[in-house]
Amino acid sequence: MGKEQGKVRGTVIRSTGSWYTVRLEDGTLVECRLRGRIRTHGLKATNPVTVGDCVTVDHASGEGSAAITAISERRNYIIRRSVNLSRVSHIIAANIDTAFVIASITSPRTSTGFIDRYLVTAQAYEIPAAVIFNKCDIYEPEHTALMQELAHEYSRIGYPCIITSALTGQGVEELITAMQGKTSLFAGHSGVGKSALINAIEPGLNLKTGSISDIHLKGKHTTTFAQMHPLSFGGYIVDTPGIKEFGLIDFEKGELAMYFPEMLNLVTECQFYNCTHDHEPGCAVVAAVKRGEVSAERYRNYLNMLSGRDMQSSPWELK
Ligand SMILES: Nc1nc2c(ncn2[C@@H]2O[C@H](COP(=O)(O)OP(=O)(O)OP(=O)(O)O)[C@@H](O)[C@H]2O)c(=O)[nH]1
Ligand SMILES: [Mg+2]
Ligand SMILES: [Zn+2]
Repeated sequence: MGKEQGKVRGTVIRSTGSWYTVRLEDGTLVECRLRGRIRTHGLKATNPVTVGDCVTVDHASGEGSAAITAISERRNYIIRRSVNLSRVSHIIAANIDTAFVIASITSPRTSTGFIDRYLVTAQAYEIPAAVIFNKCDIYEPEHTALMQELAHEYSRIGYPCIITSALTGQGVEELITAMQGKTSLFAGHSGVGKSALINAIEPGLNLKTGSISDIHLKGKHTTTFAQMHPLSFGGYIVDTPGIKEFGLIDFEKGELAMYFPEMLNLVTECQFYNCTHDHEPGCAVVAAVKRGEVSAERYRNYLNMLSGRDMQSSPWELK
């Protein structure tokens, strides 16, 4: 009753498939359906509209029913490939400002291979990425030492690192500062504490953590709805279901090093213009690894990605 006629703009924060929750600029939530044919900008997807989409909502149809009539072009998006439908994808979220990879040194251990694949993927689509080492309250001294080494290395090459504990609150203020006014995405293995950390940031959200979430996700691996939560200090957080592996985008072998910021400036110094930095003589990247300027671990992960050795069954992709 009495709703203003006309069109307003908002952000999609939840999607159930046929209904979409849109948060209007004044903060009110509107349940919408889709109307007409929505332009999807050439992307084949099982869902034409995703969380994070900026949309136009038409209130004019009356009786409280509202419709999404247009989607603004996306700055970026993450998709999950539908395993059985080769070219069709499910878009998890769009318009992300920072893609955080939530890692833990233990319980569960996140490999640097996983972190590096995530960072490469974000790099390929020009989404700023950052690393969070969570659960620091349970680290033994050797875990802490390893974490400090990794945090030093990732910071050195330009990825902000934040050390947190969802349990004690350590690092949470720093994380809030990094997230203020932005749309952040949290991704990482199941159990690293994505939801617990979001609860620490925004206690009112009360997200399910631990085993309940695990069971829920295992039983529903085909419906991977991410949900976006407005943050009281400004911005949004997208919580995603736990992922086993991050798939790499398709890339030419000669291109992969471009997604390693510390290698990017070296590649022009290689003897061969099409050097893959693997076996070729006169390779500037190999020389930098030998000098200790490029981390041997990052280089090993680069080689694994190059050879496809780590390409496990991953349906995930960042774009
Ligand atoms: N000690 C400690 N426990 C934590 C921390 N963060 C999370 N946990 C615990 O780790 C378990 C998993 O946390 P969740 O937040 O559910 O993990 P998640 O990453 O959201 O997992 P999925 O939703 O399955 O992807 C829960 O029992 C949490 O209480 C932390 O910083 N320290
Ligand atoms: Mg969770
Ligand atoms: Zn080279």
